[in-house]
Amino acid sequence: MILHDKISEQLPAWRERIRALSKEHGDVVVDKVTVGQIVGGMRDIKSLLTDVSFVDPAEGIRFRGMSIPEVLKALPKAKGGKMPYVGGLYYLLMIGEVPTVEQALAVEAEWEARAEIPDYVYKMLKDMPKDTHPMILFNLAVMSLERISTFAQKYQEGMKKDVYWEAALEDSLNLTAKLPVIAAFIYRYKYFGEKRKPSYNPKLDYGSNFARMMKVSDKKGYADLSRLYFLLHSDHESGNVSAHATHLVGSSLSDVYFAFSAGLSGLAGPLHGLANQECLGWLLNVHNRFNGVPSRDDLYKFAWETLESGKVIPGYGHAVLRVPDPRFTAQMDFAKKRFPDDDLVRLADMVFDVVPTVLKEQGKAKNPAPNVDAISGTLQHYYGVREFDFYTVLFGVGRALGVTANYVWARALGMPIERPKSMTTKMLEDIVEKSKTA
Ligand code: CMX
Repeated sequence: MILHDKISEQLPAWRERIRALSKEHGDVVVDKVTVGQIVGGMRDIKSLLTDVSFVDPAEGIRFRGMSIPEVLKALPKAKGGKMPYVGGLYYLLMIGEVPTVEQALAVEAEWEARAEIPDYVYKMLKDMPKDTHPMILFNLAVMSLERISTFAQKYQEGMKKDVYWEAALEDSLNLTAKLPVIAAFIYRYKYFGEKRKPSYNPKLDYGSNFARMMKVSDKKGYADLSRLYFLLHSDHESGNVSAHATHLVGSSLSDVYFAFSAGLSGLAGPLHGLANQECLGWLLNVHNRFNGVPSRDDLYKFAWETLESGKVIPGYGHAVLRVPDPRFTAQMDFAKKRFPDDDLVRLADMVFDVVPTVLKEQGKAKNPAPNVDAISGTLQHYYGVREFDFYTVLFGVGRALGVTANYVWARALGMPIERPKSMTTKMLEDIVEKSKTA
């Protein structure tokens, strides 16, 4: 299998690099930690290791060293579309090289062979109360698949540490293959009462299959939007909540189903994956209030009203980034090329013009620029996916690609269980006192 063979080839050199860092240079100091960082959510402490992606505050995400425009240009494009095969992205995240069309299609073929969902999963989802949140349904489906984990089974049988990654890869391929099918089923079942299982068409790629199973739109382009959406949401280095939660749980040698389930639980929070629906809600509020796209002046006043009522303007600001998020730019380009006259796209563009000024005038946000969520809901809305609470599930399908690539490499490189040290408030106060007399 293509990913297995490529990782096998690369593994000895990577293991040697990690061994040298740990055994020969383990005492080299990388960062200092301040009291503010300990009280403030460990912000910016350099303490995680990943080669899958890196967020440069002045530039945005790089997947395996490549910026989003570079990735979009370099990866092989899906048949009949303008966006890359999701299988090609997964290859890039896992292997660190741009795949050929054949290599991208080999990953797509792996997914096609693994997309079947056992009947009991559908039954369980249908048995849940009707008002269950789609993220709970999604997460339950992931957990319920744990019984097919190769890692869990082989671990019980005494699997050796140096082949953990093989079982992790097997699980990761099975999981990522099934997620779009589960997501589409939840969408059709929850909002349209459809009980039929979605079927994965072997002639189509991951993105087209998802669009077909979702049955959302007769407008052209939802398959391409899905490919782009999954690509942009796949990874954002390792410190964000969903990536870190997956990594942390995986470090205890929980299999990928348990680990990703933890990541999904984190993604469900309003400061993380839920922000995209809040952002679209804010845009729709503006649209309703002014019966369409307002004037710049009206928008300016509305933005100030939001701030003065003590709320944040969703879709703006970022913990790490200090420039407009290139994930925002890529989606805005997509919308402007395909449906520039859509009211919400015009509005989102005007917000991009006005809100950074307002945030700068307010002077609080360290980054007044848009993040990924400022536009992603608008694109889904255009294609008819208007059930806001489903948006985080879409994010989850994409995020699985990045976090499972990290999970496989963490097992391959023998990453140990995570165990940072905690302190008491008194201890911190004592350190502060001591620093005054030093
Ligand atoms: N609107 C109003 N105020 C904002 C703001 C915004 N969009 N962004 C930041 N601020 C405020 C913060 O609330 C904070 O105020 P207080 O000092 O009163 O607490 C101050 O500016 C400083 O915050 P910061 O250091 O610039 O930002 P943080 O790292 O603390 O928070 C984030 C980052 C994303 C949570 C914040 O910018 C925010 O709440 N944005 C709106 C929600 C949003 O778009 N979330 C999606 C994040 C996308 C992602 O995770 O990828």
